[in-house]
Amino acid sequence: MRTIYLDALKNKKHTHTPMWIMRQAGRYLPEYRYVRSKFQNFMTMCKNAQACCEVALQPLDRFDLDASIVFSDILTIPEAMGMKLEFIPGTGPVFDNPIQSDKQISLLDTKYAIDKLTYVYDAVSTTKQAIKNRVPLIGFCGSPWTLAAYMVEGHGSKQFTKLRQMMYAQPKMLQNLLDKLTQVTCIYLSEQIKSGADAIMIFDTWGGLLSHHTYQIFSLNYMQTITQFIKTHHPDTPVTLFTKGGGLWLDKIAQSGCDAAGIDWSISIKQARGFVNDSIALQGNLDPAALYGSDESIIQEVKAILSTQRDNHRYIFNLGHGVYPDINPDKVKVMVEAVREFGCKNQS
Ligand code: 1CP
Repeated sequence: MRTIYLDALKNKKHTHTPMWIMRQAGRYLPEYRYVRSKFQNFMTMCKNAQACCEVALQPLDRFDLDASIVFSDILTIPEAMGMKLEFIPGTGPVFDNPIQSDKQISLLDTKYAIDKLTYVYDAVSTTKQAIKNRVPLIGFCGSPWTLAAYMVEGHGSKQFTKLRQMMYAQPKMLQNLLDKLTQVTCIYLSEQIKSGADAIMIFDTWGGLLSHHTYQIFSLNYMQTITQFIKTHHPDTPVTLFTKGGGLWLDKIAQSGCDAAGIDWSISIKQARGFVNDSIALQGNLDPAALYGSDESIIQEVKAILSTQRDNHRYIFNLGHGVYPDINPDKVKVMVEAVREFGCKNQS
């Protein structure tokens, strides 16, 4: 297996700058849209292990990447806990009865949810087998805070007002929900690892909505519990935490016990390094909108990032957030080739 991605996470010297792309399987690829068109809705596709495997491998066949990510979604957990979920094209995920009361939280199932997620573990093992040890496979979940965001609001939002109202007006209620999500997430990730995931990434997409101290209380503490659980039960499996908008909190993130932090494009990797030194690996952080630019500008942007990180073996190239659905795959190729050309090539 080409292990440079795991080497960076595990603080081992490696020969090339490792890279993968958040949301590397998805709507920007015509071959993904073809597979997706055979399914009436997104969740039906997620419940088909063969389809998940096929679309997870598509970006590896197109680009020279160093990791694969399981094809699934973060909202599998709330659905398995009993919430009715629909993905509406153009709108995104929608939950039927958003969480507004203790009663609703008490009805969320934690006991059988794990078994209802067997389709995810099947997707992991099917994909793991099909990759044939070319590259490692990343398992993932959403942070409890980010899952709660969709469950309380009922859908995606810029402000997540209901969620933040709950945080200040009924903090115990929200913490009760976060506790339940944490409990299920620990076992869910453990099952993904047992099924073949080589590394774990926790997506805290909405952590950046929090203040510096509520971030610790309502998001980081729960991610830390999950990280510690993984470290206890699967000590060889590295964990990456990605809080979008969390650049200024990297010192706290590094103290959670994680092996790496994802960073968005709001701070430079050099600045980020100042917060964590080499205590953890850093992953990021090209602005995904840079891929709308000319080939020359993409190359310049990649070079600018690599100029400070090329020789750091705890650096993993990635975008600062997922690739946008309307990006031309040829532009992704330009980026990938630039990383190969201007990244580290000769450490041993
Ligand atoms: O019909 C379709 O094709 C639906 C589009 C789609 C896809 C391709 C959704 C709906 N989810 C996914 C796959 C997915 N989601 C992956 C695997 C693909 C890969 O990485 O290669 C992953 C890792 C996710 C994770 C995810 N889902 C996050 C965290 C990462 C991030 O980008 O911030 C979030 C917030 C979601 C929720 C979600 N699922 C889908 C959409 C459109 C959204 C975002 C909704 C919103 O903007 O609020």
